Amino acid sequence: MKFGILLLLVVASLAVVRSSEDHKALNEKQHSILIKSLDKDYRPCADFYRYACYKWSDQHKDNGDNYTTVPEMMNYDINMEVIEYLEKTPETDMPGFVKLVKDFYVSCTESPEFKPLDFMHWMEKEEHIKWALFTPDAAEDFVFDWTKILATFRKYGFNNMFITESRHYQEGSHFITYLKKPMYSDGFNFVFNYEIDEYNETIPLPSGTMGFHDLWKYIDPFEDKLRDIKVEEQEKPKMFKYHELPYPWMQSYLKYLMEPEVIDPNMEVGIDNMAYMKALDSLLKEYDAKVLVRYMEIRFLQDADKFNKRATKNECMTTTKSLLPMAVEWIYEQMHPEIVKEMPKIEQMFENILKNVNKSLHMDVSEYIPKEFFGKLETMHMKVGMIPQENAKDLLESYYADVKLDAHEYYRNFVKMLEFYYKLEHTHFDYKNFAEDKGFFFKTPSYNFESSIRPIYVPSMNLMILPFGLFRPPVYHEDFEDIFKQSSLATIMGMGMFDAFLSTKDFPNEDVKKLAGVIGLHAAFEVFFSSLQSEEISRYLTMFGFTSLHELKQMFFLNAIHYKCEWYSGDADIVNFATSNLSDFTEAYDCKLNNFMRMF
Ligand SMILES: *[C@@H]1O[C@H](CO)[C@@H](O)[C@H](O)[C@H]1NC(C)=O
Ligand SMILES: *[C@@H]1O[C@H](CO)[C@@H](O)[C@H](O)[C@H]1NC(C)=O
Ligand SMILES: *[C@@H]1O[C@H](CO)[C@@H](O)[C@H](O)[C@H]1NC(C)=O
Ligand SMILES: CC(=O)N[C@H]1CO[C@H](CO)[C@@H](O)[C@@H]1O
Repeated sequence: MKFGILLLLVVASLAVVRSSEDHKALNEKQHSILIKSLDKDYRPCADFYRYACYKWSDQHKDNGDNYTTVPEMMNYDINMEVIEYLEKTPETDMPGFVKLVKDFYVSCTESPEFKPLDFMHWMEKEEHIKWALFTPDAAEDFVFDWTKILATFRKYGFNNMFITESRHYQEGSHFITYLKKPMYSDGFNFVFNYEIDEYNETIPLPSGTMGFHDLWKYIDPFEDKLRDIKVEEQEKPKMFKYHELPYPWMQSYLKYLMEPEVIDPNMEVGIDNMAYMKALDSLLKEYDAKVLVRYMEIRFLQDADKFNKRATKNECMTTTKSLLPMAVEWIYEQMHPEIVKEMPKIEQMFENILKNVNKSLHMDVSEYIPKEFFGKLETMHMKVGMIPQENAKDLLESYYADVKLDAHEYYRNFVKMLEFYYKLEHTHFDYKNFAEDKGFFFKTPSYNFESSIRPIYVPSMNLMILPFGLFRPPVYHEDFEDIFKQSSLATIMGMGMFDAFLSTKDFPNEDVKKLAGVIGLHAAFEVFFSSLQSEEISRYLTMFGFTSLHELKQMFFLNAIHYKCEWYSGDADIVNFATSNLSDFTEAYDCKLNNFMRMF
């Protein structure tokens, strides 16, 4: 009996020794990652970014094809973990939505390359699409009607051709439909001559149809005119009842889109820009419907490039994650229960940073900072993980309940997922039945191949979401010392808050990014060092073998920007701007301070 207790005590104290050794090793490793990334050919005062990051890529040469930035590396590591989970977990233990993840992923790794012609045939067979490109001009059983084609493609997420449609629910199931001028946020997606050559070579057209090169003669000038429609912004949308819509094509488009539902003639429709619609109407009238619909099909094929099968396991998992984000998030959380325990600490960190950023912005007396910034900060909130905290499994089961995928049909799966999101957007979703966290179900995550792990800002909710994947090294670890946790995560939060201010009227994004850099970094630094006790300082100095507080501060900055390290120095300007205009930094590195923002 006594011996038993003694043994237990010995085992228990061994465990303490063990874990404090692990703890030490983990933190030393983080420090050594920073040191190994340093390139002393650069001076920290002159070019801190290259000084801190230039050797990072040397450490990751072997993985050059898989990632080129720290956030991509984290994404890659997560993907590998999720793949292993899918391979090792028996299917009988998987909730339905995890099986969807597996089916989608497996179908991606097995599918053949994307070929437009095969895809067109597949769409004919499975989705009953009839292509105008394949239809002779003289065909009698085919309507060359661009509104019909647009409605067909809209169901697969295609929504930036001529007009952008969206639906917004008010109270209950009441909704308003909006027709808007497309944003072309990634630039106007021109059809290029070489693409026409490729289609001409790979897609044989029956006789009696219009050839690709004949079409090109129209497309080229048409796209210039379309892109060049220049109109004033309109204050607010002009509201119509469906039956009063000013152009017949608007009615026709919505009719096809909502089939088989019959439209209420009093359905409300908002038009964001009447001048644009007028210009569009007269441009489209100049063109033959046969040309327009074929042109739209070419644009759709171009867009369908995103269906393209990805070459590696990593890319397949990234695609899977882009289309089933919440399901993959759930899997990751299962593998990392330790993150949930850290939540109170992370929430506290967010509160502190928010207060500090707010304080800095309020120090501006020259009224340089736009008023809307302050309002947004007052109501901004943060959430760890993309899924609800309570009852997530059941909620996800019901969210994905209607999706059916097939482990051997990648293109089908892709199309089905896009349809799923379209339907979600166009159906009233009764959030009331769902738990507190209802807001975190994105109704329509727009499909976006995102190969980096980073904060997501959701404007409609003024919410910053930090995906679970962000809480892993080199950004975070439960056993990291606070100096690592704070420098890295708090800086990401502080800078991330400024995403809320991008596209503010009369305030250039360039300036938002500069502010984000300076103020975000300052907030993280001040929050940490202002409450750091002298015993803590001595403990850190001993732990890392430093002789001065200066060195500790230097490590803080190195770790704060480590997340931005990459092969191509993309963020060098923002980082260098921030450090060289920040007195906390210039003191830590004994540099001469630039005098922008003397207030810090
Ligand atoms: C990239 O990842 C794959 C596994 O997905 C691995 O086999 C390969 O060695 C990695 N490195 C490079 C350079 O692609
Ligand atoms: C287009 O393809 C046809 C065969 O389908 C070929 O005869 C013709 O030369 C091609 N035109 C161009 C300009 O490549
Ligand atoms: C921001 O600062 C103002 C002025 O000091 C203060 O009234 C407000 O409560 C602060 N808001 C937040 C979210 O900290
Ligand atoms: C106003 C000002 O002094 N801004 C400086 C901030 O830092 C950059 C260097 O990265 C300088 O070029 C700016 O002049």
